[in-house]
Amino acid sequence: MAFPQNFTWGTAAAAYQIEGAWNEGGRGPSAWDTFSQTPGKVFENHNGNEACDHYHRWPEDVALMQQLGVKAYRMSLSWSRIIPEGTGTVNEEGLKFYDDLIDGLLAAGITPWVTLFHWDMPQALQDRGGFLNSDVAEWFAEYATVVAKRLGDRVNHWMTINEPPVIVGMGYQEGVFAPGLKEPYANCLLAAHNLLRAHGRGVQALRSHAKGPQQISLAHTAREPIPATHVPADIEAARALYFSCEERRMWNLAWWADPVVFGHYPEDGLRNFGADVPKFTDADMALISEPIDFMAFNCYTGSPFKANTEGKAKEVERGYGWGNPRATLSWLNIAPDAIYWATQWQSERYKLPVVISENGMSNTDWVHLDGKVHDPQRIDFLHRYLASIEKSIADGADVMGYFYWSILDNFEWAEGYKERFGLVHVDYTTQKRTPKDSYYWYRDMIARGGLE
Ligand code: PNW
Repeated sequence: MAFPQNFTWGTAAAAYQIEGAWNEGGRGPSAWDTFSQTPGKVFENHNGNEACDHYHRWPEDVALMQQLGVKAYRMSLSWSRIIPEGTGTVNEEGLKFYDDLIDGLLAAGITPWVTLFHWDMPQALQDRGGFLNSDVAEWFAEYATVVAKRLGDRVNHWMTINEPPVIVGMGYQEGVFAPGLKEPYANCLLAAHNLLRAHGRGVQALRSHAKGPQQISLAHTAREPIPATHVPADIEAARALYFSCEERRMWNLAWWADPVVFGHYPEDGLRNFGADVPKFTDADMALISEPIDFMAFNCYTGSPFKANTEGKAKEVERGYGWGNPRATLSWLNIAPDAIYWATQWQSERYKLPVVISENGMSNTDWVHLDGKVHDPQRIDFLHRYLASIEKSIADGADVMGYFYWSILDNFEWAEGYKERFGLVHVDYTTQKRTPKDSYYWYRDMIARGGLE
C-alpha cells in the first residue's frame, strides 16, 4: 500500500479567510465584508478586515509552504479585488497582487491550483441578487475571462466554485453565512441552477482564454453516510443514501455532481422536489455539463449508518459522547472512513480521478511554554485520514491529490478566529506565524512520499 509517485501533496486557503487588506489596493467590498461587519453575524463580531494579513505577508507564507515541501497550493482569488464592482472596470493593482503571488509560488516550486470563487461575491452583484439572478452566469464568465487572460499562461489547475451546498445551503437557505438569506426551497434550487450555469460559463472561459491544456473542476462537499459494518446490505444502503436526493436541503451531492458529469439532474430529486425545481432547458444542461477533468472533493466528516429491514440506511443510534472524538468545531466528528467511502463511491460513479481539495480539523492550539505548538490530535487525524486514502487507492480508487485545510489558522467564517485549522499557528495580535508539530509531521510524510 503506497501513494503513487506523482501524487499531489498540497495545502489550501481562501482569499477572504487570509488576505485581509479588505479596503486596500482598489478592492471592492464583498458580501462577506457586509455580513461579517454586521453585528451579531460572526462569533464575537470578528471579521476578515485584517485576517492573516496575507496580502502583505505572502512572501513569508510562500516560504513556509516551500519549507513544508508541498507540491501544490490551492488558493482562491477575490473577485472584488480584481473587478471591484463585479463587472466592468478591472483593478490592475488587484491583478498584479495575484500575478506576483503566482510568480512567487512558481519560483518556490509550488504549483498554484486556483479557485475562482470561494464565497466572496462582490457586494455590487449581491445587491443584484447574487446567485438568484440568472445573469450571474455572464458576470462569472466575464470575471473568469479576465483571470484566464492574465494568469492562464502560468496557471493550469482550476476550480470554478467552492462548495455549492455551503454557498446555497448555509448562505441562501439557513442564512448562517453570507448573504444571510432564508429563501424558500424553490429559490434555493433556482440559485443552485444559476450557480451550476455560472460554473459552466466559467469552464468555457477558462478553456478559451487560458494557454495550453487545463485541468478544471469545481469543489464539492457533503457529509458522508458511512457503512457501520462491511455487511453488503449496510454498504449498499449507505451508498444509496449518499447519492439520493430525498431531503429538501442543499447537501445532496448528486444534485450538484450528476448535472456536471452526466448532464441531468437525478430522477429522485426531480420527483421529490417537484414544482420547486426551476424551469430549465437542454441548452442549460449542456452548459452545466461542459467536460471537467477531475472530481474535487472537500472531505471532513461523516456518520455511521446501517440498513434497516427494508434495506434503507438508518443512522446508528449512539449514546452519550455522540460524535466523539471530534474537532473543536461542533459538526466535525473524526471519521476517517468518510474519506475512504467518498473516494470509492465517487470514483465508481463519476469515473474521474478524485482530488481531496480540502481535509483538516480545528483544534485548541496555542503556543506552549517551550515556544512550540503541540497538536498531537491533528497528527493522529492526518495519519488516520491519509491511511484511509491509501486503503482506498489500494482498493482501486483513482485519487490523485490531497490538500490539507489549511496552511494557516484563519478566519473560519461564522466562527471567526475561534477555530484553528492551520498547520501554522497565527497570533492575530502580532501576526507571528509558528509552525505546529503537525506541520513538521506533514513535511516528513511528504518527503517520504507516504506514511511509515
Ligand atoms: C469548508 N459542513 O467549509 C470551506 O471550504 C472552508 O473555507 C472552511 O474553512 C473549511 O471547510 C472548514 O469549515 C465547510 O457544515 C463548512 O459540513 C461547513 C461544512 C463543511 C465545509
